[in-house]
Amino acid sequence: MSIRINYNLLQFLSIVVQLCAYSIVSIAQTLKPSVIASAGGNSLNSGYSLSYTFGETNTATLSNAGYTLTQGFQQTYKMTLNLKAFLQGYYKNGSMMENVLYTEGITASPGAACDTIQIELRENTSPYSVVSASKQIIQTNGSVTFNGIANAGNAYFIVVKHRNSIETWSTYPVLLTENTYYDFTTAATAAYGNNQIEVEPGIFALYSGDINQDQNADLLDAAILETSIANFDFGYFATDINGDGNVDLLDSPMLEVNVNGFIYSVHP
Ligand SMILES: [Ca+2]
Ligand SMILES: [Ca+2]
Repeated sequence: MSIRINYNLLQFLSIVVQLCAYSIVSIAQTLKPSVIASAGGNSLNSGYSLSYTFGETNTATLSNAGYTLTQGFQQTYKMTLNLKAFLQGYYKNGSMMENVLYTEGITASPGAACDTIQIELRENTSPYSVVSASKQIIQTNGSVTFNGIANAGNAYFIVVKHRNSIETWSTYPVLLTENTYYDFTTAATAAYGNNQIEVEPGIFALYSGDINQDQNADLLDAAILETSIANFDFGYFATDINGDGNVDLLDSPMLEVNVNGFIYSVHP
């Protein structure tokens, strides 16, 4: 009797061992990767770009205005956008603008810094959501570099905003590479709706005068300017339309012309 029991026990243990063997083989097959990546990694800096790749079959990109997160083989790029644009009120001549940050007392010595602008990249379809945005200093020669996050190979509208200028969009969505150049200054048609003014033969600028940033140059802005003139304001004021550091009657004529011209922001 006891011999029979031991025999059954041995049989049972044998079956268990066989099952384990099959199980191990099965696991080994399951672990075989369907995608092989030689490496993975990440980088994190002021632009907030994070990427990782380790033989993953899943790919995903999540992004909002400030952050982009990618997983798997779909990669994002920290692209560089070189822009050139002029601001009507600050334009002097010879393709140069006033160094407003100096005249308005922000910087201690004269330099090539004109003023701060905001650049946005927007989706090329409605509702044209902001993909990436950043404030940068535009130089007196109109150049400004935007280091943002976007998928190279995609086309985005480029939007320029400034504290007393009319918000201006690129004519079309611009196909971005890792290094892209876009020049608003060479033609009115570089802006959506041809919405720029010729400040010198063949040189174009964003319209000035939207002091309250409601996308129109109108009597509301004129009233703000009038008050600012009456207050003898000087320094960093959006009412300093010509950027010479003082708010006075010299700032009125340009705004008046744009108000009479019913200038407003044109964009999709
Ligand atoms: Ca306005
Ligand atoms: Ca002024």
